[in-house]
Amino acid sequence: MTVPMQRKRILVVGLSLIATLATLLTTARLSADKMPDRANVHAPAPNPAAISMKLSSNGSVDSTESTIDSPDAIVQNGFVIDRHSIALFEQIPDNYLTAAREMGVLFSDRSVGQNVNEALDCLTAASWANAPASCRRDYYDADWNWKTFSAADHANGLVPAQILFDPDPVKYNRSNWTFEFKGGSWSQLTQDFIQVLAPAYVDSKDVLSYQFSYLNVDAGDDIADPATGFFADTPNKYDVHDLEAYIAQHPDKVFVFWTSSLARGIGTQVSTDFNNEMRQYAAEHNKILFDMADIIEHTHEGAACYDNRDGVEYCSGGGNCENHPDDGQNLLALCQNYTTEVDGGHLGSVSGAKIRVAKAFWVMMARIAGWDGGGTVPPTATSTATPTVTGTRPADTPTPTMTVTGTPPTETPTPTVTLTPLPTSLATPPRPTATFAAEMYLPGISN
Ligand SMILES: [Ca+2]
Ligand SMILES: [Ca+2]
Ligand SMILES: [Ca+2]
Repeated sequence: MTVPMQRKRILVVGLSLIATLATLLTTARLSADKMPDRANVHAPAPNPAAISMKLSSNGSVDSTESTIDSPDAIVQNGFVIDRHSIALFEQIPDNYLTAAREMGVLFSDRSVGQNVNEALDCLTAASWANAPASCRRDYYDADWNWKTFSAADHANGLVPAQILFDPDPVKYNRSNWTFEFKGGSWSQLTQDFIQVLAPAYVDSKDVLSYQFSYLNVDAGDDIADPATGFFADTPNKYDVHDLEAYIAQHPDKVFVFWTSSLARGIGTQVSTDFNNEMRQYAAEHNKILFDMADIIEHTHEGAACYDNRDGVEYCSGGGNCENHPDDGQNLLALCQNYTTEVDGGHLGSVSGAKIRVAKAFWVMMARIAGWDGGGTVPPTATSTATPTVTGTRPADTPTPTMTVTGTPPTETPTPTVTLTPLPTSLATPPRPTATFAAEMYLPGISN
């Protein structure tokens, strides 16, 4: 939103406020004993994003506590999107879907971000069965066999809940939301965001963000180091303080913070520490936090998942296996339920995590557009997960008639990225070509 747009929006908020109050008075006179339903509450606002009504737990307007929040207030107070937010996806009122898809978004990450980008497209299909196969895959037994679920499975209610969605090419049109692939160290990514990526989009987008990938939170990385990491204020690194200086120059834009992506092998103490530090920073500084780690380190049923160094063998459908010895530590990691990779962290070939993340992304955007979340505040995630058996199996949906269709597809093609020494590569437009050195010493783990 440009500054003029901001002024215009404030005017619209004022007009909307008057219109809404008038409607509420009318509603109260005409049906004092009848609870207005949620859709009616939002109907009068000429700018759907401009008004947010506080709803009581039964969905009615609480006349004693009704307040009107501008989207600015919701954004400035910050909020957390995590695994508890996913269920809100189906509850987003249409007017906030409209407002969300009209906002311009830039988000950036390595290839896991590309998985999320594809999942946002899953939601734009004409129907669930018409969505690409990469949106409809999941495990179907305790031996980690997986398949593409079919229209017949859908009709018969056999599709696992985590890959169920009700797509709509209009409602979930995300053509204003742009993904940019970027790779590098955490300091390089931060420098690039401040100097290249955000400046390229800041005039055309409303919401801007970048995410650190699991390659930034591997064992030995200093990202979580209190003295030299992302949250330290150091002259020789591009850290959160440099990022905040950029953000402060653009008060009319929304900047979202993210926890990291995770892999089966990452799960490290560094990833655990960094994500907890990010959660603490976001809470203390009223940030909007997209806690993707929380979403992907818990099963659909809510069980915590840990690293694959657990003495439990996993073999993918393609025959790749890992059987790392138990290292005696349970470190939160990407659930095996969400990837067919043995050590890596791509949200494929099975679709559960990326669908969950895409739904949460929409909830975040509706909140940024001013939605109060339906009057219910999801509990904040905690990182102290209840210990459970590692290698948690997905909920089986066993049916004797299920058959695996086709041959296992290959993993999502992984673009490679250039990181030639700074500042040369950062001065060039995005779309690098060579391979990031970190991948060289992560056997079995590719980006
Ligand atoms: Ca610095
Ligand atoms: Ca294992
Ligand atoms: Ca372990």
